[in-house]
Amino acid sequence: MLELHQFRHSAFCLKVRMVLQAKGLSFRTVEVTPGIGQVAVFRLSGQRQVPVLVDGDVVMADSSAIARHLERREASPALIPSEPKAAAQVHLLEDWADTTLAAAVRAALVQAAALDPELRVALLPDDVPDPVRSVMGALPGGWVSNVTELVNQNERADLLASLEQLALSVQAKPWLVGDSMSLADLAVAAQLSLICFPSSSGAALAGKGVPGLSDHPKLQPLFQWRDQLELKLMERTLEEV
Ligand SMILES: N[C@@H](CCC(=O)N[C@@H](CS)C(=O)NCC(=O)O)C(=O)O
Repeated sequence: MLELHQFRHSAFCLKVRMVLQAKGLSFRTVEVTPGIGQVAVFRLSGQRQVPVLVDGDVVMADSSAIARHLERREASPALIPSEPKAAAQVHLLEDWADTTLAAAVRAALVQAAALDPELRVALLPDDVPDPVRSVMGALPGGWVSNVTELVNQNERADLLASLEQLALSVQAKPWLVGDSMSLADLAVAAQLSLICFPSSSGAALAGKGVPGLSDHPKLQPLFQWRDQLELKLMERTLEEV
């Protein structure tokens, strides 16, 4: 059985779960505790980040490398088009989602969590004891310095502009590249989970997100597209059972 070592709320881990679901592969997840649990991740994979996939003798880190491994292992449905131009577009969009988009949504979420004690607590791993949870919730908000906020203002405007473009794109056509689901859709959708949590994030987070983005009227079609994508993936998982 495939084994995914993960942080539950990591967008990169969600991306790998989406690839596994799209391909109808069954897997089990191993929840890693940030910090202490990463010692075991290092022993297993030679580096400390998640996601890490264990597929028999193969141990692999990095969501993009894992996605390509799974594409070779299970060719159908193809998530990387065979046509070179479409394949290049998927590759570039995936890379943009994993770098520029990932950095911008992480910054937006950190800022939102700094101002919202409930969100801070909801993001903690499930096995954090209650006393620690209450301390995290009680930390004073607004510790983000003015400088960070200024940088974030520009970054936020760029992020919003990109998300608005994506919203228009998915309204015109359901897939970002070509006529079927690709790794580009999954990589983008996974990062969106940090600014508007999907139902798969669990009850504590569902419906929450980064104020100003998760409730932005122009972005609603994009979050609806993401929710539809999750539903489609869930249907594929159920078909396999
Ligand atoms: N490029 C990597 C990024 C993975 C990554 O950033 N993982 C984060 C969790 S979202 C992590 O393990 N952070 C803990 C650390 O760096 O110690 C991928 O695509 O998988």
